[in-house]
This record gives sequence, structure tokens and C-alpha cells, in this order.
Amino acid sequence: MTRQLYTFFRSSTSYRMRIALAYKRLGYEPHYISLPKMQHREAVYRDLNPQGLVPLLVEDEQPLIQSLAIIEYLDEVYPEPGLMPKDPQERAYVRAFSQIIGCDIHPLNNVRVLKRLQSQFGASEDATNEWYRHWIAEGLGGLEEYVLQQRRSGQFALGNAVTMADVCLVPQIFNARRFGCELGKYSKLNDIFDNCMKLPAFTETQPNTQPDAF
Ligand SMILES: N[C@@H](CCC(=O)N[C@@H](CS)C(=O)NCC(=O)O)C(=O)O
Repeated sequence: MTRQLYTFFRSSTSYRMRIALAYKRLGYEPHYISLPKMQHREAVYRDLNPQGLVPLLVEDEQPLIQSLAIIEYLDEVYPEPGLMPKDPQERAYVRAFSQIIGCDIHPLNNVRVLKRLQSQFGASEDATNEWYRHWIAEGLGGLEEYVLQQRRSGQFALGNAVTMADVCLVPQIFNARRFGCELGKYSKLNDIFDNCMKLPAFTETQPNTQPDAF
């Protein structure tokens, strides 16, 4: 079995992968792809991931893309410790939580979107940061309400065991902090974040500890 992870230290979707692999104690050979240097757009990388985004996981020469799909794949192939609950209602909750971040928050604030606001519409850096903070407030505000409504959280997003939901939440909070977002009012999400950050799978994989961090 060979396994390679193509990752960028500051990419929240790459961080999701690093957490999931660490939590399952799955080793890998890291390949560092610099987004500022546009290495994700180079032909040699696009041969592996035609979408030209990180992360990319290669297992036995089989490329796997899309972090949520990869996490579910890992959970099927390496079920222990699990990142997806067995109960269908709980699975739906974990997927909904993860997709609020992965489908509704992250894509609006991705690097290529922020760059496009500047190149196509002349948005200033301040305006771009305001855009970022707007979608974080909208997204995390809704997520906090959803968690309170569902009453399924404990130490973590679902009860007292780590799931894919936590794996998505922590990197998103890291990014939101980097952009100076006001996060104090999301007390439930902050509690979950703090509990995750007691675990090595989350702390040892965080952006500034990565060999490619600058
Ligand atoms: N839905 C994808 C998103 C991947 C993605 O957008 N990755 C970002 C980094 S977090 C990226 O490669 N951005 C490069 C760009 O925007 O040019 C996933 O979950 O894997």
C-alpha cells in the first residue's frame, strides 16, 4: 500500500485531510503544493487532479479528490476509529454539518473566488476581506443555530466522539481567525473547537506546524 497526500499548509481542505489521516493513524508521503506559486495549476499536477485544487490523496496510484468524498472513502476502507456514525439520522446530521462548511461556506471564500473579485470587479483588499467576513458570519451563524436546534452535540459536533463534522469545523475556524472574523458569539462551535484542539490529530496537523509553512 502506498499513500501520498498533496497538501498546502494553509488550505483548510488539506487540513481536513491531515486531521482525518492522523485520527485514523494512517501514514502518508506528503507532497507540498504551493498555492501562491500556483503549483496547483501546473500540468504535472493537473494530470493527477484535473480540477487543479488541493487536497489530493493517491492510494496505490489511484487519485482521490474532494475532501468530503475522501474522508468517507477512508472511513469505509479503514472503519476504526470511525468518523461517520452508523445511525442514518446521525449520518445525515454529520453530512449536513460538514456540507454547510464544505459546500456553502468554503467555496464562496476560496482563493480563486477572492482573487476573481479583485481581478474582475476591482475589489480592494478591504472589500475582499469584508466579503470573506460576511460569508463566515452568515455561514457559522446558521451552523451554530443548526447545532443548537438539533441538540445532538456533546464535547464534539455529535456527542462525545469525533466525526467528519469536527474535521470540517476546525480548519474553517482557523481560516476565519486568520481573516479577523468576530467569532465570540458562536459559543457552541467554540466549545467544540476547544475540545478538538485537545487532541493530537488536530494539533499536530495544524497549519503553522507543517513543513511547508512560511
Ligand atoms: N471541494 C473541494 C475544495 C478544494 C479547494 O477548493 N481547495 C482550495 C484550497 S482550501 C484550493 O485548492 N484553492 C486553490 C484556488 O482557489 O486557486 C474539497 O473539499 O476538496
